[in-house]
Amino acid sequence: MSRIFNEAFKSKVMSAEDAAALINNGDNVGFSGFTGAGYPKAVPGALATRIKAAHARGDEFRIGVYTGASTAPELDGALAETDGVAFRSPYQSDPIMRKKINSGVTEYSDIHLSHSAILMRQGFLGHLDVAVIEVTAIKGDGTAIPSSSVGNNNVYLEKAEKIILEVNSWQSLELEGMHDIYYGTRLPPDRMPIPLTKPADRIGQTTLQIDFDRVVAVVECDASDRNTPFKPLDDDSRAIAGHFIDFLGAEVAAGRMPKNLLPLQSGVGNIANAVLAGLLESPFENMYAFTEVIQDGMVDLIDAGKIVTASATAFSLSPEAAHKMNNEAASYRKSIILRQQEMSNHPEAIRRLGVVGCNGLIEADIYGNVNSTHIMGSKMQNGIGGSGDFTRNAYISCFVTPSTAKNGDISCFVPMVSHHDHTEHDVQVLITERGLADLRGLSPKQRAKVIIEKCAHPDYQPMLTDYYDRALKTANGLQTPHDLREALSWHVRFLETGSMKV
Ligand code: 0RQ
Repeated sequence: MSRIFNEAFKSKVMSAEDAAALINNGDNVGFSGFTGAGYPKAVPGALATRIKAAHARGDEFRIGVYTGASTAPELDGALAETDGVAFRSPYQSDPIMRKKINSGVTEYSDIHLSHSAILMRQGFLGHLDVAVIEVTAIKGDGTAIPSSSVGNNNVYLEKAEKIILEVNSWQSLELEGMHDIYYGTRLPPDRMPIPLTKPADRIGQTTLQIDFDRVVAVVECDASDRNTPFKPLDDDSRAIAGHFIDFLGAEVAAGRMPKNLLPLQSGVGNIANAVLAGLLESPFENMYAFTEVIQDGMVDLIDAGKIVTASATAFSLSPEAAHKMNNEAASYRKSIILRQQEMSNHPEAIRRLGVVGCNGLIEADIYGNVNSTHIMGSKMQNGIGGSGDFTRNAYISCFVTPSTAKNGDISCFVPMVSHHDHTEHDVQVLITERGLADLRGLSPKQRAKVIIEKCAHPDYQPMLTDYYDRALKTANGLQTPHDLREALSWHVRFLETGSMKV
């Protein structure tokens, strides 16, 4: 059965190929999609074919690609593979796109997810020619039910000259009512307080407004979200989760947090999912989440009655959990709210609610600076995503990581990070399988001792202590002692020998 319940919209139905033909060389295209959920599944592939055909004829065809965050092989992968993506923003995690970014084919502007809507409205991301947005259905009143992510959809629909809607009947119609789209954002000096004082507050409407006159195509499809399975929990991720949960318990005992904790934000990936699995066994009840993505672990906590409401901008589920969500969306409507990312990641809301942030990292240094994005200083991995929005504004900002990478050849704790995303001023708690370093209130020299002792791997502890002691002498006891001749020598050693070990 068609999901287009508005007669006028029906007149704009066409094939993905015909819709892709409306996108031209040089266009900036705003796609829906966030962490593998809610991205258009038909038009990007047809567009990739169109780009390849143009290249085969020797014609120039390059576009700008904007999304909510990461998407899937059918979007990022397919478009990147053509060499036709001139510009990409604000976040990606696709192996082919990563390769094109790191080989200079694609310019990548890696920005805070809460900033992307503002930069788009201000015009810094260029003119938006086309929005390609997946929706669950077009209602009789001409508004659209969003699908499994909201991301930047409201902004792209607002700014694009042409709108292409992909109506995906794989998405459950029972998602209707889960979304909360707030149309009250303004640029200064007209900004008003965001009326969101609890994670469960609904402050907007359940559907997306669509300007019919700008709709140039409606494409119908039936295709599933990416839905990557999570790795099974290992001992390290269980140990990390254990330290984090003990820490939360100690915060409650110290009277700094209520018994049901403060709203939780959980980053992407397997460790974050392990932390959520750990919370399932924990004594905490009646918890709330104010986060970016709803992973399997979050759904399990809702099922167990441990999380009352989770607010996010997207799902990021395994195939099994996505199947369950599709079948039972109606029963989750009371406990899940999907907002646009300018709200899920809004600094004002994060600070007001007192969110406990928990994100992954690539490396941290002995003073607590964190690199979340660049391998060995130069190579882009994914992007900063929402980690900066949460880290800078959370009530408590935590980072979780194994103490080493690449089978122990890399220490995730180094003298100096090779790229800075989160500074020593924002990073409060570092957690590895070895232990937890609570950096709140400490000076750089005090932090160095705690980080080396609690977080670093024993293989690297003597090397880090040795660096610190020598830096202290070289810098003559200055505030943050470094020996600049040596600070990045660990990275150089890895690049030259394949190991940071001496
Ligand atoms: O390399 O892919 O070649 O195996 O980096 O590392 O261990 O799989 O870690 O999936 O937890 O991701 C920071 C990237 C961690 C993620 C990051 C190598 C390692 C592996 C990936 P391979 P893992 P995770 C809100 C939160 C920014 C966005 C964010 C991220 C690869 O958490 O993208 O936080 N964060 N968003 O081997 C060299 C090191 C390394 C290293 C790991 N020190 N040096 N390589 N690796 N440590 C949600 C959103 O914003 C959507």
